[in-house]
Amino acid sequence: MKYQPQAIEKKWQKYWQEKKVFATSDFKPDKFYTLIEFPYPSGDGLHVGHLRSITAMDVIGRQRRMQGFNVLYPIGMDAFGLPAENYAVKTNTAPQITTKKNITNFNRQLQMSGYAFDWSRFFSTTDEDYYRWTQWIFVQMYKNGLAYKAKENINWCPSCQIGLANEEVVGGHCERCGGPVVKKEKEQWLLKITKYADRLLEGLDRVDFLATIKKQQTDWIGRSEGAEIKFRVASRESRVKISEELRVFTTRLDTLFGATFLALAPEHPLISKLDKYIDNWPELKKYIQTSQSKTDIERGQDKSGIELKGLQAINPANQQAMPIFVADYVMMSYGAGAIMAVPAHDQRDFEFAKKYNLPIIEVIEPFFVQTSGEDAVRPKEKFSHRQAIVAVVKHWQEDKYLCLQWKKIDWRGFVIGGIEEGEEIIAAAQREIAEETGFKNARFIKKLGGIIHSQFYHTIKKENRWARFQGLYFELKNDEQAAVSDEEKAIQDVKWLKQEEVAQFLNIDDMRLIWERVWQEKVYDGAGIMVNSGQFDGQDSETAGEQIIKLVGGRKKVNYKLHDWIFSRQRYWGEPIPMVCCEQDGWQPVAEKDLPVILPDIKDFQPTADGQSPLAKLEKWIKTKCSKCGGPARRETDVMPNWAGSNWYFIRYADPKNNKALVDPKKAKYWLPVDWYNGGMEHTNLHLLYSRFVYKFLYDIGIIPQECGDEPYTKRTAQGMILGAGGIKMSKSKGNVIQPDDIVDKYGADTLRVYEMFMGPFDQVIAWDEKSVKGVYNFLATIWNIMVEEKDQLVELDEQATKKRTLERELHKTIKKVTEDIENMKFNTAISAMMIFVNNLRNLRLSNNKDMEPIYQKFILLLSPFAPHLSEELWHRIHNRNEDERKSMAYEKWPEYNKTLVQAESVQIAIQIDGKVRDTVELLFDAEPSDQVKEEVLKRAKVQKYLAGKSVQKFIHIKNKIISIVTD
Ligand code: ANZ
Repeated sequence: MKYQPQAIEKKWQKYWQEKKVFATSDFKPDKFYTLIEFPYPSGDGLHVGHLRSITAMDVIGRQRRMQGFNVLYPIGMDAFGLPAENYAVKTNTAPQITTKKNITNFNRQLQMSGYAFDWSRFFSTTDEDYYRWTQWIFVQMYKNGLAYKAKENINWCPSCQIGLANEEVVGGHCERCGGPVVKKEKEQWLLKITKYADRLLEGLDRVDFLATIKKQQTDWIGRSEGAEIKFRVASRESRVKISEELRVFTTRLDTLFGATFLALAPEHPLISKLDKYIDNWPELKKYIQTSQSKTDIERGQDKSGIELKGLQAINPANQQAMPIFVADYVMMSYGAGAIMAVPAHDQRDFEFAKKYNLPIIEVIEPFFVQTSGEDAVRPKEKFSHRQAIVAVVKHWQEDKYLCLQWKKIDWRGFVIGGIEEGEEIIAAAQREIAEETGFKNARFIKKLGGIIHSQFYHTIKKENRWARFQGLYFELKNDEQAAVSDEEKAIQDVKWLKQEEVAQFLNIDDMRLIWERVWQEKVYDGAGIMVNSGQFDGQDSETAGEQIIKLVGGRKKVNYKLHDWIFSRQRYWGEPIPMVCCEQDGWQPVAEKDLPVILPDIKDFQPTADGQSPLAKLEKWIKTKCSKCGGPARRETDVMPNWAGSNWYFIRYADPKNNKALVDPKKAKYWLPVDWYNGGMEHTNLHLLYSRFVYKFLYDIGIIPQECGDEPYTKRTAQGMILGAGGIKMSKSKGNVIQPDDIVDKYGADTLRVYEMFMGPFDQVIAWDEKSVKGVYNFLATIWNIMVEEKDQLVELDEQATKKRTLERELHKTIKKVTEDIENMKFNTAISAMMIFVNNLRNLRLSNNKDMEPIYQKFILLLSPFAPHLSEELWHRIHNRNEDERKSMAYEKWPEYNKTLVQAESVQIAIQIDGKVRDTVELLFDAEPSDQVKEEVLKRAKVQKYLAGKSVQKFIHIKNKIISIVTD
């Protein structure tokens, strides 16, 4: 019988389903909760890309189950959201209908792929029993002061007619339709996620997330510590008195003396407040209007701005007046909506100052300290101070640069040297160029920024140095060169390097900075030594910054990039926000006993022209009673965003049928937190942040028991995306989407699963390749052939014992590899190890099935998480069970490897002759004493030498340990 996956697979799927093999019961010891992002049931069905994560967690879950854990692998559908609604608008089919149809199709596809889901816990976020609790969470947030309504300048997508969260705007465009996003003021419900910002950051220290994911979370929260200071605003005419102050947020108060103008966001309220003092009001108004029609990304691209003519600001540090600009690279939503601009140390301010010809004052000089190597600063020793130059010298003809490599220490840089008493700086550099390289005619081109401080230990002069370097750029006029002294030659090698080689060559930070300055005018934004800053000159900038805060009465402040979460959508297909507005009592939450507020069926899915939800047309539904006073009230017609259902679904899986509570605390305590969550990198900002926030809130109000801790996921990993053939992103429009259905029809689900895991390193983007799919099919068919078809074709082979040993060693090596690789998500190498083993099986087959079966069994156990159908079938056959005795192997024990067997293929063992070790020999691990071994050993030259003239009395071979020869 040939390998026929379709027949086997259907049979086992039916069996798993009927016997509820993967239904997980609560409270058994050693729980393990594996989770994937539950799918959005689109009309297109699942494609093979979706299955990468699902298969990986299925493999991990199946392995953990066999290792004795009580594994929960739940599945559900995240079914509210725009695509179904947009489809409804287009075709006038209710989202309820399309969603139901899509869910049926998704479930069929998941079933046919053989996943070990606990289907008994299935739900969709659109189920009334589920969204009742989604609404309940909102009510609790409201009661705890975390939900509020406010007028917000929101991101508005005119084409979807929907307000978007910042997160849903990608490069100024709508994440969904790709159209441009504009600003629009709207009343919105918001959730105060910002209150949890610090806890969302701090919690990252306690979880095992990929480093890239932690970074994304951290960047998104965007905590920055700085200070707020006030600048007095004054009229340019001394007789006009203005008593306004302008607050700015800065992370670099140490640069205050370098502020040469202030810049306000176009939306800043002070502008219209001071309109009568502004001389160029009409022009200014026009600028503001233009910038408001720009997207956030477009804003600031050209560093445009306009001065508030007639006004000026006074620097609180030195009382100097400076101009005030409106510039649209300043955002109203961040910090104070206004900045002090320091062009010498902030790149955006620098570009702006260049464009509008504003002063640039350097106030911090870069400072480098050598901390390792022979030239590391020696603590406690005094510094000698030097003025010095670094000269970058270009070749007279080619695009090459003079570089020096020191011989005694690992220092690679440019021409460098001290300026002597009374020497002019350019002359000093030309002298150093000549001394160190012999080149005579270096023409000065430009200075490379300001002074750079560098502390190091001078290994020749044997003292700590504090050099103040000036970088200078020269070009050689010609190749005229004098001889270089032997003394100089002993210090360094001179090299001409191409432009692209130089950066690689340099190994010192100050040299790298100088090299950068040859190519671009880049500001220095690090810490350093204060200059042009009055009484603070010469201090290190970090300490000075602290003192300047005190001097100018600044207030330390922490700012976050994270904003409160806009939680209203003016659409239909979402959870109604359970709030009513009463004439007497204002906004009130719907009474908990009246939840859920059921989403009414409607016929007209079009949003209203003024951007309200289609629900706003249902006057009868809207009219209700106030939950507080019973008087007339109107329902909120906005619905929740698509994140609402997915931010707590994993909690509900612990207790999906509970109609008295969101979750039974005992079950929550048992199952939570999730042990291992895998998903796409596209959800590592928002969904992850939102769900962590909601979980922390539920923890705070006691829904999540203390014992669970306040982080929902212990471990979070991510897979790479699967592309279509040739590396092109799969999309319907390109016609390159691969449906799992086609693969399963043609090759079976096991091939699909194994290929998904084999196609490449799990965390990397990879293209689908039909040829390798066939290869995987052949691999599975070979296993079938060996264990089923050719079962009785075993031939009598010689060297049974050796072969058996080798085969066993190979098996145990494979067990080790597969066990560890699954744990590290190196599924592809686990599979290649199994492929190698199957080759060995072919070549080293033994003469009777009794000997082979234990080996087969262990191998099938290893294979089963990847190819569960084939494995169940082979297991069943090996155990000679008839159909009625069928029993899933999913709970069989995961094989353990024998450490000694795996350790070495061969061992070195000592050869003793008459009690003294005279030689060593390498033997196959576990090689039994035999005539062959004896013969080999006695033939060895060294052994022969010591045996010369003697005769062997005893030859003792202790396996893997020693050979002892006794002579007469
Ligand atoms: C002066 C300064 C000097 C700044 C310097 C930086 C470097 P992070 O770290 O991202 O928090 N800033 C403040 N509010 C802003 C706004 N509403 N729109 C645009 N830019 C704003 O950035 C903080 C820095 O971003 C602040 O520190 C401010 O520029 C700018 F050498 O102040 B800084």
